[in-house]
Amino acid sequence: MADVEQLQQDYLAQIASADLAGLEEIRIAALGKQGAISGLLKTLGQMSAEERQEQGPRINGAREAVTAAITTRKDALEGAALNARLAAEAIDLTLPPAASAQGSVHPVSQVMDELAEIFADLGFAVATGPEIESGWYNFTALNMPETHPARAMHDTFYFPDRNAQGEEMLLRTHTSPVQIRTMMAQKPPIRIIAPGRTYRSDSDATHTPMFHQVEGLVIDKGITMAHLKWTLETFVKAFFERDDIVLRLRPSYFPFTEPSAEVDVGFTVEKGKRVIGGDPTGPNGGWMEILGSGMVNRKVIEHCGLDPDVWQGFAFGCGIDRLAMLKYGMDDLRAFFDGDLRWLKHYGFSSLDVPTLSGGVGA
Ligand code: 2NL
Repeated sequence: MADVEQLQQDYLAQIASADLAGLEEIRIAALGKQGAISGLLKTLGQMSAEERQEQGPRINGAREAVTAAITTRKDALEGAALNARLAAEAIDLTLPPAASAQGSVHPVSQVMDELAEIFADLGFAVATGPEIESGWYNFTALNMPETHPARAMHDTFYFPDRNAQGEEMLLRTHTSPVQIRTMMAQKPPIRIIAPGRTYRSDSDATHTPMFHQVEGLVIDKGITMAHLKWTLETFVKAFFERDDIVLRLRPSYFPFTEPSAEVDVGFTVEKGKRVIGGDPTGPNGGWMEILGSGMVNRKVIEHCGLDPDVWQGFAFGCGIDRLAMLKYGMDDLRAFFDGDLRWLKHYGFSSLDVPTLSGGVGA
């Protein structure tokens, strides 16, 4: 059995000059399932006891010698590779770290945060509710019965199936159902804003099928239109960060408010751009409609289970996307929802930018 020693010698010679890939090939050839030394180990089972006594240590010795040689050679090669890398790679610890990718806050989210902050300082809580609503919460409770023309005007997205109560289901066309739900669930006094996504089957340069709205609601005793006007004036001045802003209330009609008023805000043209504020009656001035509002219709208060002879209030509604465009000078509504990261990089906000009434409301 001189060939066991010969085999061992051959392998040790190969191992001494092999690279890492070669080592693996040698390991498989010698010690793998079909390997030469593994094959010799299998023959021990067919030998007589004396023969096994003699061959066993030789074959096992070869196995151990080859295994140890592979391990030693592998450690040496890996150590050398590491040393070569350490020598080649110079690390300059004085360099600044590579900047990590950072996201930014979408203008709509920023404006929602600003609204929440401003109205929080005025004592309003933020209320939210479902985007899938029944016709009752979206229309009927708001004094828009089945045949009401305003119901057709809302270009509503309806679902093909009705709910378990047999009611027609739809995507809310405004956030008013949130106020209805709040009035039905809480005892007055109520002071809330309801910001969120709303849907109308409408699509052109100034309308997207999904848009954002904020509505406000106050229900208390002895609330008048004066409270409404002061609240809106205070909000608009805080939001646009100017004191010289004037409001104009024009009589209007909404089924859910009586009386109703459309609210215009004074603007002036500065460097060819319309900015909120300044003298709307001057040569560069004018009025721009930004809000709808009114005293909550007593029928709506009754629908929510409250006594309109005890509780009164005001409400208003306004488009968040438009507020963002006016404040931050963006001119194409569709870009808001394209998901173009270059647009977001240009118009987005730092997540550390926390708006407050006292500290200003944004970058
Ligand atoms: C607009 C007009 C408005 C309301 C929304 C409201 C909600 C309840 C009761 C009464 Cl629960 N009113 N909301 C009131 C007046 C106007 O929105 O032009 N929005 C974009």
